[in-house]
Amino acid sequence: MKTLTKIFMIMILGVSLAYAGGFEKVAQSSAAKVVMSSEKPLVTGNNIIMLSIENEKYKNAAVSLKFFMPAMPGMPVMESSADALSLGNGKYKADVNFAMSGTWQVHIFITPKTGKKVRIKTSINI
Ligand SMILES: [Cu+2]
Repeated sequence: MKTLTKIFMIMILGVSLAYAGGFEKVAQSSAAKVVMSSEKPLVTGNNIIMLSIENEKYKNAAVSLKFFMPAMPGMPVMESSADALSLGNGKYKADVNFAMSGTWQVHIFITPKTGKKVRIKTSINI
């Protein structure tokens, strides 16, 4: 019984460690809630970010991302963007490249088939 409990504890720990290894961030506005996630921690360079949008209205929309960093001493404004691929049912996938570590401001643009385009702001630390 004791061994079984130990094995169980190790399994739970393993699951929580695996989860902690990735990235997850919720971005929200009055219009929509977007859960951003990545299996791996975000790094400088290439990343795959998955987006999940719950609102029925935005389940098959055009989604794009804009990342920017304000000017820093000796460094100009940095900006990049990515179009997300719709996987259906509110799931989207984006290939994103971060030029450097630090805090990136993020704008998520959602353009539904009908209706207004919405923008959700958040930030990401790398
Ligand atoms: Cu910078």
